Amino acid sequence: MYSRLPIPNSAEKPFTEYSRWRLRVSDSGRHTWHYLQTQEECDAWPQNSVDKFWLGLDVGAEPLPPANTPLEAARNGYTFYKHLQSHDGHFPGEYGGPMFLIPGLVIGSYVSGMDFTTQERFELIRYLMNRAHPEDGGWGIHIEGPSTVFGTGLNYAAIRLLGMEADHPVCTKARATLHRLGKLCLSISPSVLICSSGGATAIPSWGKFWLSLLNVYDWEGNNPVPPELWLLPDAIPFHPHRWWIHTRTVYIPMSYLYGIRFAMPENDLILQLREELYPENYYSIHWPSQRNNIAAVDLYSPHSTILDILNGVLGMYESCALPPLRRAALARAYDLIVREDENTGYQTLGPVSKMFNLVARVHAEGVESDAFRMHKEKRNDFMWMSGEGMMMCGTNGSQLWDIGFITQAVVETGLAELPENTESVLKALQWLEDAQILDNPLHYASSYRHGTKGAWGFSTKEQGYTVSDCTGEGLKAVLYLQKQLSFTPQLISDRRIFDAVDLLLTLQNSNGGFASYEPIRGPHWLEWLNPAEVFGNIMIEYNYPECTTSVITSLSIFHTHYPDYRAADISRTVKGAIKYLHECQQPEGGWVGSWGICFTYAMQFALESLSLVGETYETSDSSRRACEFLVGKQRADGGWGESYKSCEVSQWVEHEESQVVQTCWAVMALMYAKYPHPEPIARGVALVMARQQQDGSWKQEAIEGVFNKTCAISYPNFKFSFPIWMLGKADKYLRELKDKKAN
Ligand code: LAN
Repeated sequence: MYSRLPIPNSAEKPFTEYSRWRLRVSDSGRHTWHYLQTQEECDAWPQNSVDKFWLGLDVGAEPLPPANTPLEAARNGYTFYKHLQSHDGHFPGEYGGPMFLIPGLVIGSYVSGMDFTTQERFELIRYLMNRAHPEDGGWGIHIEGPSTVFGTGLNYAAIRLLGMEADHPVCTKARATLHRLGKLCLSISPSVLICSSGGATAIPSWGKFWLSLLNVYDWEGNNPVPPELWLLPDAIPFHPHRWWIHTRTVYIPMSYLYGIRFAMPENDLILQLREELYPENYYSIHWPSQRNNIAAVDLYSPHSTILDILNGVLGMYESCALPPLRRAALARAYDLIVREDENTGYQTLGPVSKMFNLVARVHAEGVESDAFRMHKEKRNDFMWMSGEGMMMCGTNGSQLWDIGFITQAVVETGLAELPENTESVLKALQWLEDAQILDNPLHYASSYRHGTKGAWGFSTKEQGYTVSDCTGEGLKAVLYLQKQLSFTPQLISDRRIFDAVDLLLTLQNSNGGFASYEPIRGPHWLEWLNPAEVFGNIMIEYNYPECTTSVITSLSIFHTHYPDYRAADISRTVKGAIKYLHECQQPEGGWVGSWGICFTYAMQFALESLSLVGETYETSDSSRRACEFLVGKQRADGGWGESYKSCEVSQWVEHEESQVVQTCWAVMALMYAKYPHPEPIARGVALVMARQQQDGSWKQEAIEGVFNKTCAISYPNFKFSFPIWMLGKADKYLRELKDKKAN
């Protein structure tokens, strides 16, 4: 369907003209990349510093006077970072990292008959080439992970669909790795060795699913994904509306597509892929035995026995499913798909549901439908151009998350008061005003949604999901900007601020903690039914120290400005949350991060929370243990550095290098705890200042974020917001410590 493309052997140089790419920022922070076709278009729409930076081109920033103090370094940092602020006030950015998203984008589009521009195809291929591991040519679950069958099988299919020939050296190398990785030999007795032949047969369940849609993996090789669960009464403890929102939103279209056994019609390329993905003859594979065949390199959460039994029972049900029941279940699932599309302006909750929903909608309504048109339009929001080619992002951006941190940073450090930053700060407030969600979802109870009135989401208002900590950080940012600066207008009324507070107060769990999007709805044992072998803790919501902190710090700051509004509720909420935070501290003193890597991230939040109730190094055993744990991890160069592997094992795993962002988190944590000794803080500051470039920027280092225990995700804007924040705060902190000592 897509033509073959002539692809050079090296992806170092761009495959398209980089001077022609532009980022369009429109409608409350939507961002989409466009390739201009003519010189006239380019003249009429010049490339700006935001475009240039993210394309890896020189932004032309002047060298700045060297910083003599941490505050001067922070100021230089913001002078640079303003080059990355877009005209509407927010700081657009890449949100790549996971390596299973381009395959969804490409396979989902291919089977739906949705094309790409040639430039997009070239640059998607180039990105995959740049991200293939140099040693074995395979891909992992995320950009820093080792090659897996999941990553290699799916990206191999994607690069072929995009137009690379099978005998291109990149394909040859990746194929060899795929065939080797999938091979598993089990010694069931000293004399009997059973070997699976390798290749994509051993791909994890989500991979099996995508390949089945593409018709290169038999549906018989998949464990059942029955849509009938949606017909069960809501009160049942394992009803899917009780699952973690991402799992259920992906499961809805999956159950529809499984129910109809969607499979792309065969064509030449499909027939070729059937030969390439497997070392053995595709037509001789015994598919039912592949359902639980998962390569060892991919396996993070092995199936529980209960899940295997359940899959066996559901498998039997599949052979005798009642057609009227199946039809009713499919209609129910489809209705939920449509509601999700309409609730989110066709962004959907995330990139995986986005592409599954598209396939389902096109199957039911065709390529001439409005649904197809809208999905195509909004597919652009997930595609991001970078210096290495084009990628698919983890969400339609991290707009609110990034602006939330940097605005608090500039207010707290005093940089916001400098006349040179007035315009930037006012634009940021304007953006935050525009991003607040003012109503509940269009389809509210009928699509099992939590309230959204008063919320800020992670990306844009249109995507429209409440996230506990995004609402918390959004609220804090607004309070800082509106209440702590003399020159800002009160754009967000008290009523709207109360709406955010009311919403936050609906999100607390019974043990005092806060989860990500909703209060926990399902029992913990649901985790035994986790079918996605590559992720951990995905079946229900969990409490997170990070989310908990954002909520209670925002409520506490709110309380200082509005002491009469729901004061008793706020005080009770904060107390409950602190109790939860104590309970989840590890005996060694650390907290495990779930959304950033890893201990340094969570500890910065947890210690901020404890300080709210006066628990600091001097006054609290918990805070002191935490500080000692952190100081014990400081490295000889003054920095901190932990690997994404910390999140997999919930134990500190050192990175080879100290990391600027993690050093900032660690120093922030110590400052929140009022750590009384200046040396570790000053050494951390020195490292971050030494790594600053002459133009005020910092270079990209290791990946910063994570989700579902195993998948790392990039937060490239963190290398600006956290150094600026930490340096500005440390300047004041170190001076205060010095004064104290002098007295
Ligand atoms: C995110 C990104 C932001 C993140 C924080 C706000 C940082 C966190 O504190 C709460 C959870 C949240 C909103 C979050 C949840 C899971 C997401 C949406 C992601 C990590 C970005 C991508 C990820 C999503 C699940 C990726 C799609 C993959 C699936 C397994 C469905």
